[in-house]
Amino acid sequence: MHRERIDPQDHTANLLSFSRDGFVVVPGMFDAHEIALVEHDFQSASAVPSPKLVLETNGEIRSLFLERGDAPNIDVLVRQRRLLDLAEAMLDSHVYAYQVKVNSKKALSGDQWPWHQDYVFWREKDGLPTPRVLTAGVLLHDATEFSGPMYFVPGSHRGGVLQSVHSEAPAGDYAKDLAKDLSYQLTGDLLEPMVRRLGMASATGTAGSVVFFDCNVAHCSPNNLSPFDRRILFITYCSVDNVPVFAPRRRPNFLSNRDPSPLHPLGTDAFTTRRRG
Ligand code: 6CS
Ligand code: FE
Repeated sequence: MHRERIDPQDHTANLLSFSRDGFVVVPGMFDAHEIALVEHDFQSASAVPSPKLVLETNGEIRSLFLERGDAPNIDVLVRQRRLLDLAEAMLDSHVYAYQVKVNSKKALSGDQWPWHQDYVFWREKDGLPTPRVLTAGVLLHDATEFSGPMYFVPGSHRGGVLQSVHSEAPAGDYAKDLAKDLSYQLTGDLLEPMVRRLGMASATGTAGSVVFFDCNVAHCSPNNLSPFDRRILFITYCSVDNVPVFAPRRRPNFLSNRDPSPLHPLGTDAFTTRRRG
């Protein structure tokens, strides 16, 4: 069976950018057929009311969280060797899927994500012990400067968790971890000097490109005022050495996967043997 092997050495420049900036966009990792299969899974899975479906205030879909088995083609994509090779090189270990979601910004109305870091949510709410965790965002549509791309502060990941936080929500309450009025937002008095020093960058790219970002890099994304949808499939890969051991307030499995088994790589052929849906 054909197994393309992506040698991380071919990605030296990408690994260096990720280490330096805390993010990197790798163009053209997936083709239109593969993206269409993922989009089909999204349409099917989001048609079912569920606590995994987070809505905007206008009723449009903001996020759809997925557990293994919810979306067969996405399960295959999560295990693609071309992603695992990079995630394992970046985290220097085998990895498991900590969280899988599709964030959607509907044309003309998709809402923003304020400035934040991701790791603080997983540490404070799930007890994830170390920041050996990253996210790969697979662009399901072109992310242009007009359609609500991700913005980053390059290099901000080197400061660790940037502001002292107090865990505010009672156990089981995670709505503000996923909404526009987000918990643990980075404040202006922290961002102003940091952006003056490090600048800002946007992660634009065509559908099928992948933006990898560190769990501590400061990021946000603006509204989508373009007439085109903007969806991104976010896969949070976590080192198998990094597992919550005890957290009184750990959230449901779709937010904090209880199964830290290492992901075994699949090749491109795994898609072709999968029928839609
Ligand atoms: O709380 C969480 O797990 C989610 N919240 C944000 C703002 N980003 C990381 C993650 O998807
Ligand atoms: Fe985030």
